[in-house]
Parts: sequence; C-alpha cells; structure tokens
Amino acid sequence: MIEVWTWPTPNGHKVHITLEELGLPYKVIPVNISKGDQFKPEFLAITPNHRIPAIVDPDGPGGKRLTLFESAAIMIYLSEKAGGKLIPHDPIGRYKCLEWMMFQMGGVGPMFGQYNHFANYAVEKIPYAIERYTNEVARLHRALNKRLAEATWLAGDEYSLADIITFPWIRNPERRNIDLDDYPNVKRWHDAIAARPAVQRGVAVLPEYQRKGVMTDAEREIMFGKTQFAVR
Ligand SMILES: N[C@@H](CCC(=O)N[C@@H](CS)C(=O)NCC(=O)O)C(=O)O
Repeated sequence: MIEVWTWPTPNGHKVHITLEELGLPYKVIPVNISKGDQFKPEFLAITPNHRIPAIVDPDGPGGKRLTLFESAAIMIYLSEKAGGKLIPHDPIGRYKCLEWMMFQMGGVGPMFGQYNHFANYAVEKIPYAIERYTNEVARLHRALNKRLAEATWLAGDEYSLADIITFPWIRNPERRNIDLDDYPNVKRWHDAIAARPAVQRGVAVLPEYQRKGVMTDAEREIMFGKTQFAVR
C-alpha cells in the first residue's frame, strides 16, 4: 500500500484529496512538523527537503519501490498510476492542467505561504513584507477569478489535478484576510469543490492535528529557526 508521509496542511491535503478522488488505498504516516518529525532520519531517507508531503510506493513502476516528494510530482504519479484519471486526455486540457498546476506550485503556494509567515507567524511585524504578500495574494486571486470566468474548471471543462492542487490554498480564506465574495468565480468554483465527498474526506485526514491556536515559540524555533541547519 502507498505510504503518505504527511500533515494536515494545504500541501498535505492536495495529496489526500487526490488519493480519495482516485480511490487508491493509502496509509497515513503523520510527520508532526511542529514537533520536528521532518528532521528525523526515517523521513530524511525519503526526502532531502524535510517538507511534507512525501510518498513511498512499494509497488512503483516496474514493481520497484518509488519514493517521491513535491506535491505536484506525487499527484501526477498517482494520476498515472490510476490510469490517467484527473488529467484531461485532450491535449489542450492536459497542457492547461499542467499550466495551472505550475501556477499553484510557483505562485499560489509560495506567495500565500510567505503571506502566512509574515502576517500570522512572524513575531516581528514588517509592514513592507506584509504589504508585498497581501498584494500578491490578491493578485493571484484575481488571476484565478479571470480564468474561472472563462472556464468551469482550471483546466477547462473537466475537474482535474489543477483544481485539487489549488483548492486547499483557497479554502479558509479568512486566514489570508480574503473575502471570496470579491472573487465570485473563485467562490463558485470553491463551493463546488468543497461539496465533493472525496474532498471532504481528504481535508479530514489527521483531524486531531489541524492547527487551531497560535504558534508557540518552540514550534517557531523548529520551523523557522536553526534546526534545519543541523540537518545533513
Ligand atoms: N513545494 C512543496 C512544499 C512543501 C511544504 O512547504 N510543506 C510544508 C507544510 S505545508 C512543510 O513540510 N513544512 C515543514 C518545515 O517548514 O519545516 C510541495 O508542494 O510539496
């Protein structure tokens, strides 16, 4: 069975939702990133990047064991393992799917992550940084809203990995001070995805560990302090 080394964050949820949508059996291995599990040797044996998600498929291509990190690579692998579901088969839909997946990986994920860091987690509030990432979050919502004015789903007519990879970063918009009513096409798209049973199962993985309170100093030190420099 596929092992998913993960934690209930947007990047983890992308993979949980993909597995649920594809109906592939999987085993969850929690990596508590607030406690420093991402620096443990057993996790670093799978990924040199000490970030969730990562997977191990003992029955990978050619029957060989495969380890993978980076959520988009994992999602494309899982889709292909399931016979190509969730990536459109028509060439234009396929490239649109890849385009919007890369938009998420290169834009939405990093920019929203930095917004979260400077607006919510950083002790020192730096106005320039907060303004910079607030503007980026709004700009990326505008780009999504424009795309979703011309197409039902990000890849076109079909629900695909492009939607799944983006959705976990759009849900809980209050965390980014965003009102989805300002982006009506994104709201329509968000609500349709949120209603899917597989999505609801995916975002419910490891419910007991969903972040509720503010980050403690110890957690901050693990995630943003010197811990990572000690890892070889
Ligand atoms: N580009 C990576 C990003 C992964 C990532 O940033 N994961 C975060 C949780 S959402 C993490 O593991 N953080 C642990 C840390 O910063 O030490 C992907 O898409 O898989």
